[in-house]
Amino acid sequence: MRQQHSFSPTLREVPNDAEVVSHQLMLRAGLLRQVASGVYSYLPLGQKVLRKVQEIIREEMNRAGAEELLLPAIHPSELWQESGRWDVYGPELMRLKDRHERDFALGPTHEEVITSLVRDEVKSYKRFPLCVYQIQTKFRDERRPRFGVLRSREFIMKDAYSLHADEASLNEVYQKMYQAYARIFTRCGLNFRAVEADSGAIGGTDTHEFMVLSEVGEDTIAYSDTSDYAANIEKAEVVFTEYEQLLPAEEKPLELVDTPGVKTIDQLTTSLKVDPKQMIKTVAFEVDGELVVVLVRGDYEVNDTKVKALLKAETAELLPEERIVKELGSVPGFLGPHGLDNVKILADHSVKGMKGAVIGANEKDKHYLHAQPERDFTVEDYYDLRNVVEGDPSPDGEGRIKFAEGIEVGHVFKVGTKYSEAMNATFLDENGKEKPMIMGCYGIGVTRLLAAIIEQHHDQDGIIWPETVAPFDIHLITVNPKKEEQRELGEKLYQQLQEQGYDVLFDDRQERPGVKFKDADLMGIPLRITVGKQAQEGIVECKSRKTGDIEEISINNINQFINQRR
Ligand code: 9G3
Repeated sequence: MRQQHSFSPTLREVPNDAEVVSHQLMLRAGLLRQVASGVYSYLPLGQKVLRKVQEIIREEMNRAGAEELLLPAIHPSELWQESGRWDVYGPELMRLKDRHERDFALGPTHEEVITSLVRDEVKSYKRFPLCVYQIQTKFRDERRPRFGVLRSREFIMKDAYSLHADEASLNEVYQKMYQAYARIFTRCGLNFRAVEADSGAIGGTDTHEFMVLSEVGEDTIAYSDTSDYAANIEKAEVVFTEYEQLLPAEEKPLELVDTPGVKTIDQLTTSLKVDPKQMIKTVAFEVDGELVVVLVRGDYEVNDTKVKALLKAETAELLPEERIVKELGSVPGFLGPHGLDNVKILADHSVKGMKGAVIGANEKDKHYLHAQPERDFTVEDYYDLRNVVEGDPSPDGEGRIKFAEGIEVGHVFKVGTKYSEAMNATFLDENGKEKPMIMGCYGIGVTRLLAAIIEQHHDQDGIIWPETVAPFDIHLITVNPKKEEQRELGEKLYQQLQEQGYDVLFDDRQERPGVKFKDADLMGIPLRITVGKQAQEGIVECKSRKTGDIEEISINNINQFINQRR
């Protein structure tokens, strides 16, 4: 492709509204332009990488025995009503009406669609297992799209669904998908970890996320410093040990104290000179529509995913402040368990047996001292509801927990019968007995992969594409096309390299050399061939974008040189 005619507008300046490197470089290298918050156009360079990534995904999914199909992006609301998710999902589910005023959803995922499709077509156990996938645009109206395509509102996902007559078959396909994912991310040049993850409301048992290690990752991985245990912090279990009692032994009656304007744990620590370990944090949630209050020791955080999983709910949102006032009769920042009736109160193990704790008094500017469970408030029971912290014992009994940040690029689930039961997708087993199908589902964030690859492959001058996904094989540059010998050699090489099957981006522009080299560094094509002063002698300069090595090569040896570096 001649760069002169390529729609690849590069930017000299770092866009100030791009916070992470991958977003900055995708804009500066001309891969991407924003249309609206969380909505992007992929320019030719970006589309070329997308296609290469998708080809790798297709090869590995096909090798794993899955077959590609294509499902619709607009879903009739009836399907989401059958699964019960139409009313559970809030504004994140993008909805529209057609010309007949009928309700539709823009698909954020396709469990409902695939379940209804297979339900209509498959009746006998003999037809299983089925494993189909699509590479398709998804819509999720994120509250806060950020970090470019790492969290966008329209994105491309590869989503696969497997259907089975029994668990054993699901386990087999799950393993095949797991291995296919490992090959895909390896071929994309990524340093990744598979971690145990929360199966969320879609239920099921096993689920793993594939995380690309990066400090811009929004996910926190809790891993053992001595074993291979690794889990998303949303899931990482807390090994329950007796919590050391920091508190005074003797019991004292509740004491109401004035704490004007003291709302946070830190402010409380300062004003009351009390360690957070001597406080109880009270957090109110709406869990699938139901009010739930969760208690945790002051130095820990409530894990809303564990709350959701415990209550087998689809959603768990923090209760807005006005509802803390209206429905709990309390005051935001002063919420506490004493005197909170008509609401379910769950507690993390860390609260069990506390004595002399500080709690909110459900009145403005007031707290209680010396509170303790059972005497001053009743909890339904004690559960693992807090985030694990660094230094906690690893749940596998080996070593201590440490944290790393990761970008979730893949997620594999054993869903089970959640959708087939809700949508009556049954089959006849070998005894003619009607049973619900068993499902597995497997997602890869394709557009997110581009950003993850850049996060792991860049330097201060720009992107360094792994050869497997680079938009071109060779960046050919003629330093000064006005010099006939350079122009001629450049043209000759352009034709010759393309005839040899290389994908070449040819910079034959009437631009200053510095501009050409800066653009080439930004775009990150693995091999740069420069036609310059030694064109007369048939010598060109070959530079590896990855290592920076530069070699002067005669054009007679150019093919041998290129082949040997692969
Ligand atoms: C929704 C909305 C957002 C969602 C979902 C549904 C995430 C939803 C989980 C999954 C599970 C798997 C198949 C591919 C792999 C992931 N965000 N999830 O179900 F309505 Cl608005 O998508 N689906």
